[in-house]
Amino acid sequence: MERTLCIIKPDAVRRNNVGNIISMIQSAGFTILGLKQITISPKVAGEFYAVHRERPFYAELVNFMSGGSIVPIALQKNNAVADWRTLIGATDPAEAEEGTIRKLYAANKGENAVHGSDSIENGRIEVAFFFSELELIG
Ligand code: FUP
Repeated sequence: MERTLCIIKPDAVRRNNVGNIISMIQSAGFTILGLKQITISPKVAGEFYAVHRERPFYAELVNFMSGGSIVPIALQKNNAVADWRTLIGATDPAEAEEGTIRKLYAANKGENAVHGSDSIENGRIEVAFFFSELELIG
């Protein structure tokens, strides 16, 4: 079955939206394979977003993601990657559909409440970035 990575980002953790977002995850039928609350260093945040290294927003993104607690959640479901991206909505909350997580809880394009993997391959890679197999339910 397909896996994808959710990260509840520092803005949503700070605004106490963790419970609301987990509730939406469960209502949508995802299985939570693993979940934890952690803080990451700028080095680790930079590694996670290495694909964006050359983009103008990279430094700000690394600073934001390492500047508060995050909640990585390993999700499983049929069609998990696409279904999770539908549920989170567009990167910019101003362009996100009504009822999506980013429309409901994100402030702007940079601080946009949640992460979602963008391909099946990246879903597996990103889950493995934050979780060992021992930390995931079988
Ligand atoms: P998404 O897959 O929707 O999370 O979006 P991207 O992979 O394009 O971007 C990853 C993160 O970079 C976003 F969640 C926030 C940040 N970003 C910006 O800050 N500004 C931008 O113009 C685009 C992305």
